Amino acid sequence: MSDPHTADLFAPPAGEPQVLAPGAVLLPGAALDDAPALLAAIRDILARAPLRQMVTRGGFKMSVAMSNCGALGWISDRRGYRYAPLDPERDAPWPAMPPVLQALATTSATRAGFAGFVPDACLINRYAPGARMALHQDRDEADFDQPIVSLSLGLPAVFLFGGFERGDRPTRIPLGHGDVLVWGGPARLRFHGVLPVKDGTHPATGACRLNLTFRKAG
Ligand code: MD3
Ligand code: FE
Repeated sequence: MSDPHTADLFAPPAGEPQVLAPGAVLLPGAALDDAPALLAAIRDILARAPLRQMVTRGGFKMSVAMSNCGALGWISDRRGYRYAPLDPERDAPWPAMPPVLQALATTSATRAGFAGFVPDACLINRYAPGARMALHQDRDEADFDQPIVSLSLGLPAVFLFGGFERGDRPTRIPLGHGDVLVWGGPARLRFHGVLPVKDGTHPATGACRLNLTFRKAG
């Protein structure tokens, strides 16, 4: 196996899974090999369902620009947060979830111990430099027994991994291009967020970070 000609045929994609906390598994670089195909699929989705900065229930424009693919998409407006089958900007269904995205989510969930995960929603978050996400819980999905798979592409970011109460001091986890995180079981309702993304450019995405979250929302 140390023969350089054969070693990579048997190696897992990039790093070994790292258990951050019960139910929270980091798969370092798990999406590196597929990144070009994933980015091509994302570009196609965004050409049909453009990124937009949604408004919170409180009326503030989010710094992160968002879109979705899959049967359901996460939306926010003055009425609150929810999943919807139609893109409100276009009054049309969200683009279907491309097989390359669905497969990454299902394979990653299986590697993290959540076999049989079939997402029906994929939220696409684009962070320009300075964009951030405040500490929150993901509570808009129907079944908290279903995990969430997240994929990071492009510029690095510091992910805040909190506890079960808003005031719990979060751990800082650096995330880079191609990293995949799976959150399920006891980690599913932990508070989490993202520090402001630093200025920079990445060869794969230019001056932004992309994060995709795959969920079984309905
Ligand atoms: C931990 N997105 O879209 S993904 C979100 O990087 C969101 O764009 C962040 O939080 C981003 O809701 C973080 C990682 C993530 C997603 C869901 C979680 C971490 C989680 C649910 C429970 C615990
Ligand atoms: Fe979240």
